[in-house]
Amino acid sequence: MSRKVVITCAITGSIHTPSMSPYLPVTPDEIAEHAIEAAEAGAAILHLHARDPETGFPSPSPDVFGQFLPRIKQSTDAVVNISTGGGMSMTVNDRMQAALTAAPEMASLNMGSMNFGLFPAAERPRDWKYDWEKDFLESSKDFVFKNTFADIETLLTELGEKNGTRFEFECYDVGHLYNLAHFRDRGLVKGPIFLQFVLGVLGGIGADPENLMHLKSTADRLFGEDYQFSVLGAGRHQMPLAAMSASLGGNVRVGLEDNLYMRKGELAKTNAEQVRKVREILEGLSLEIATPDEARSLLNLKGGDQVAF
Ligand code: KMH
Ligand code: ZN
Repeated sequence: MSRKVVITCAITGSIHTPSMSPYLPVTPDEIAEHAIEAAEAGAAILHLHARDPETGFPSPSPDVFGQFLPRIKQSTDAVVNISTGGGMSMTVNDRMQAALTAAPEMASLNMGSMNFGLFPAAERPRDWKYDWEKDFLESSKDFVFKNTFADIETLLTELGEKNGTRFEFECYDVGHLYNLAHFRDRGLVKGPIFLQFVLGVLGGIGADPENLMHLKSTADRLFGEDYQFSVLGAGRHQMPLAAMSASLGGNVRVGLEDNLYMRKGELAKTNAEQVRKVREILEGLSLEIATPDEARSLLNLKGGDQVAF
């Protein structure tokens, strides 16, 4: 039997701004529609952020999440994964509120503090739709994405131990794997561990194939058989790194959070388009797509009926 690959689709994120693509989902209705269509196309896991419906500014508000989570749950069987990375304007406390309230099956957990440079995107000429966009991107030059050991410990206990939420451990560099191993050694993280290798963010490891090999061999040493990995390649690296991940035995993440395009010069109109594209790549490699329940069993998730929305 061929191996099953878990597709995660990250629907909107908090990196891209509305002027970059008219197709970026912003309102609760748009986020729900994109997410449902992505699940129908084969995404087993939906990684979700929220935005202010009026301005598209990244929002941590549990109320805004509450406007699309029930609709996604009613219409799909996909695993809901709520971001705790949030967006640049938010404190760590803000960032965890939606996941604390909704008690989802999964939440993201970013494994170290780092620079996170979005400012090159502010330099490209464009017609800005909202006042906040250019300043937001430029402010990333002096921004530290804060994920201290104390922050990580809080998320592991408040979301993990108390709510039974399991994690997409976002690792942007090799050191993040050692941070995770530290929490595993202290008993706060238990397998099967789901690693999301993030390559190509300005401030994290570059999107070179050699770097993915090194991340994987480091994870093999640290976690042995007790982990699964997935790969997120930022921007144009999305599909090449997805293909490489699948070839190495890993899983894949796509979606407009990570890349707005289908190919050079062609914007993706929906998240589902990217899911279908990665699916074709996977099927071309003779791999099968994991259903949400197969992802649940692979990652030992609590079940879609155990959430609070
Ligand atoms: N935006 C990605 C580079 C999170 O939401 O916790 C990483 C991410 C972070 O998805
Ligand atoms: Zn995210």
